[in-house]
Amino acid sequence: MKTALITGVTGQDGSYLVEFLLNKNYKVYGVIRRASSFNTSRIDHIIEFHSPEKFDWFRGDMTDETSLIKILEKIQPDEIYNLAAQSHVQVSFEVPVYTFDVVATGTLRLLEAVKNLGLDIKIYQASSSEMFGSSPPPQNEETPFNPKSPYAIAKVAAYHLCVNYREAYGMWIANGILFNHESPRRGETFVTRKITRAVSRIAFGVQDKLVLGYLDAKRDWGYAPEYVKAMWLMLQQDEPDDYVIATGEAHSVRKFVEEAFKHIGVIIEWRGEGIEEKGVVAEIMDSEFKDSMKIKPGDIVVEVSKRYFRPAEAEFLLGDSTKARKKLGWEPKVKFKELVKIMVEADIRRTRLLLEGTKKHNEEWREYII
Ligand code: NDP
Ligand code: GDR
Repeated sequence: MKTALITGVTGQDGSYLVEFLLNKNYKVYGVIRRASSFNTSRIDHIIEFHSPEKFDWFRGDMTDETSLIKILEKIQPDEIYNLAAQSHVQVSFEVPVYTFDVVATGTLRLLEAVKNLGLDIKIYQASSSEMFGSSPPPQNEETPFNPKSPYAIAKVAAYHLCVNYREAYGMWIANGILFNHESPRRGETFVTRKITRAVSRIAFGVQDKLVLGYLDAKRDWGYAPEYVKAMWLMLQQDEPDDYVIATGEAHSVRKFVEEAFKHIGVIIEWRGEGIEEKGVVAEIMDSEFKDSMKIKPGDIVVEVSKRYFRPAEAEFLLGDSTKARKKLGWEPKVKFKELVKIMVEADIRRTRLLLEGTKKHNEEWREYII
């Protein structure tokens, strides 16, 4: 039985990767950092339904090398998937030093620990399409990096550290340069999930508008469960290498908004320019949500605010994953429209359950609620 260690196990990708590796009969360990509230909601079902012989976890932090050394000494895994990161690009402008410490120096701490302990481990490094920044699309493994944020610069540093440790010390390290990948488990502050969550709440009349930043950024959005398979495939190769993982299709944030709202029968007409831009409801089609929605034709459902603009932006990211398709046999199946559908439908289910649960809770606990 192979053993894998996942840093960032409580994140979107970490949770799908645990499921994937358990299905491949791995013994999986995760690193969970301390937070002031519960941060395991994405893996609670795994902890509940698998014994510690299949899935277990340790408290640790990428900013604390002693925790990483202790974990590695104890479990000596066959594979490490380094997914831990302060992964929000806009937040990286607000907390740049912390972002750099976790993403770049954190990766260095991990590499040093593996090297100094003399462990023979295959390492996956979560590199990012953000590293390409302003390089014109399509981007592949040969495209120069032109990072546009502290996050992206930290990922470039981590990438180069991995290549350097591979060349200098012969360590087995693969960089997966993954383009944006999304799912119903995506964090609520990333744009896709922010949109699909808002659409579901507007459908049930508990939110009346969505406030966004730059609408013309283009991204190559794929489906996260398919991307964790690519991570695993990279580590099953004889030689370590770097691979771009993407769908090869890019759309603007504006297009994502339009596509998502269509699912609840709302057609948006854009008015205004840039920061003044407003999305006006031009038409409400017949849909099961027609009566629950509080919005009506002419209402502004999307507003653009300076608050969500970044000091610098990666305008157009579109991946060319020919190498991964040829060498790994990896192929994405879920494309843009299906991805939007999966995410909107999941958020509608979740919002419906939450509302029903809140109603029931309030009925049952009426006398205790103040
Ligand atoms: P998430 O933000 O969902 O998850 C990040 C994970 O890192 C969480 O488990 C988080 O813990 C953990 N983490 C944050 N800070 C620390 C720390 N100091 N020490 C230990 N753990 C920490 O990211 P994704 O799952 O979306 O992405 C996984 C990786 O892939 C990240 O490195 C990201 O930068 C990279 N990536 C993601 C892409 C995407 O489109 N999703 C594309 C390309 C690269 P907690 O739950 O407590 O916050
Ligand atoms: P990104 O994802 O920065 O590509 O990084 P995000 O979803 O945050 O932004 C995508 C694009 O949408 C624009 N945008 C907004 N973004 C957010 N979050 N909120 C808004 O209100 C909003 N309005 C417009 C952004 O400006 C941007 O152009 C993600 C992360 O998962 C990284 O960790 C990962 O490395 C890259 O994808 C690949």
